Amino acid sequence: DEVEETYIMVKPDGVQRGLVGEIISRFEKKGFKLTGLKLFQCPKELAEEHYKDLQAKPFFPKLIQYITSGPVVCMAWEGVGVVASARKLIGATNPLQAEPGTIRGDLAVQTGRNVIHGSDSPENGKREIGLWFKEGEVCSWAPVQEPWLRE
Ligand code: DAT
Ligand code: MG
Repeated sequence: DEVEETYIMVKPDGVQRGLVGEIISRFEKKGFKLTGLKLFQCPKELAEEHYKDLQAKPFFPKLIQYITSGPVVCMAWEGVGVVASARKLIGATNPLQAEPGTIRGDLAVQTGRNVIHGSDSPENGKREIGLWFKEGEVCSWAPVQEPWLRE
């Protein structure tokens, strides 16, 4: 079992709707380690780089408009299996298809306002944390709860 990093981001709708605390809380309670956190107004160029794999999609311009429409909350989380587990906590891309109990299943209704981003692979986790955080903004630390989370 490998320690991984994932990039999690509360999108502008989540910030506007006051869901930041609730969302951070779900990852904290699960037992993952927060290593980076900031409120940030994303420039267009960064949004385009982050979503570059979707450049050819018809919804790309609207997606960039949405992500840059207000501040986002950028987070880096660390843990064994954190990438896939975070995707499960987040739920399906379309919130109407997301299971109840997931963040999108509980808190959103439309793909274009789906509240949160999570990296889809450990490689993209590293890539996205590098994209959104500067040197020194990600902290390495040892939570005291560690021995109570894992044998
Ligand atoms: P996810 O965010 O679940 O990883 P993705 O990487 O396929 O999903 O797409 C990134 C975002 O783009 C997604 O959160 C919302 C938007 N998006 C994806 N598919 C869409 C579609 N068919 N119509 C409108 N927006 C879409
Ligand atoms: Mg994705």
